[in-house]
Amino acid sequence: MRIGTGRHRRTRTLSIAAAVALASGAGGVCLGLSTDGASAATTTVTVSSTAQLETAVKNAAAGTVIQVRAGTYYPTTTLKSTANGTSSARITLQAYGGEKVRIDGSKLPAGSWLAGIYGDYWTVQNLTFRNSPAQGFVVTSSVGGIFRNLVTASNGDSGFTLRGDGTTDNLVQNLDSYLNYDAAGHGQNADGLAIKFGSGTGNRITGARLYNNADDGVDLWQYSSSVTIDHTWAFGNGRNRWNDTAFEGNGNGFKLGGGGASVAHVVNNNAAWDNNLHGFTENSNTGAILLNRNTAYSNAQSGFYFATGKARLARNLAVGNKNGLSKLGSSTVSAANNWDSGIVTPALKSTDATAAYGARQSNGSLPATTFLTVGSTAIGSTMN
Ligand SMILES: [Ca+2]
Ligand SMILES: [Ca+2]
Repeated sequence: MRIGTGRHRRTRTLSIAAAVALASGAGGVCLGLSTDGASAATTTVTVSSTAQLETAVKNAAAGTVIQVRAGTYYPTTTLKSTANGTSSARITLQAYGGEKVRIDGSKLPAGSWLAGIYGDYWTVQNLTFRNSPAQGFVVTSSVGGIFRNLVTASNGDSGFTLRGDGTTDNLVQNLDSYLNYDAAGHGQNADGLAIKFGSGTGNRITGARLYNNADDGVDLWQYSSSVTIDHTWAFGNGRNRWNDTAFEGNGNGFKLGGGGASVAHVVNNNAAWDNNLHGFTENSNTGAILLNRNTAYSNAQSGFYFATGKARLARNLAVGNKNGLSKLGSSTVSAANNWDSGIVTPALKSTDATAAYGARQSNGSLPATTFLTVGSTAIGSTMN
């Protein structure tokens, strides 16, 4: 059995009996020993103060499990780590049990991110990151990350960010990201989810709600590898909710490119409504973006705006968008969408979004709702 290195080197000398005794003792630290005899040991650290949290993140190594007790934590420096886990000895940062944990950036210096992960094989789950003076949660050039059931809200720039080259095989599941707003930029930058300025394949976003942000719901600006986004809702973005007299937020639901990247993102079974610009747009990405079974409803511009690239749209539904259902260029492929000839627009079962804003299900998945559903397997988002 291999035992962790670094500050946990002393554990090499512990017998299993001693480790079990430690695990049941005081001090908030226990050693969990794997039972298969082959993979690395884990070291569990339970924290209940900001200082303990800062130290635990700083010292995290492969196999570390940081459990955060209920409460609100106010870091005074960015929670940052460059440590790598491995596929069999991940680094985990999570709420203890089902406890409610808020990590609040309101005591950070101006311009600081609240959290910055630069390593591989992290699992971060069941935590809220809010009130950062800048970005809420930033993942840079990481491999194999799992970011699940997180909330990034009311930060001073984008809520959740994936960035950098070598960003590979990360899963962002059930993210709620809302009311992020960059005051210094008058709202021109703060997106709910930013996957920008980088590359790397295998990244998937699923089950997210990205709403009421100053700029866009999703923004894939200058990300040059294919990203998969499904079962995600973007709504209410780009409105001036901050009484900013020089407001510059844009407010696309799904902004699927820009800055010269030409890449075939995969965007299936999502919904965008009440955004200040388009529901879904290539934003100058000329790649063959694939969009199937998405719904755009009541956005202030087009439901689907793909004027210059080679996007392939099928079985999408656009209803009530103020500047038309779609605007498609000559290189776009469009079939079986409700704007295509011969396709009947089905009736929406509900246009009341209340349930969509409500509490998630106990496992973190999207709330059950009939909002924007059409009861059809042929067209539109299934809204789940
Ligand atoms: Ca913008
Ligand atoms: Ca943006």
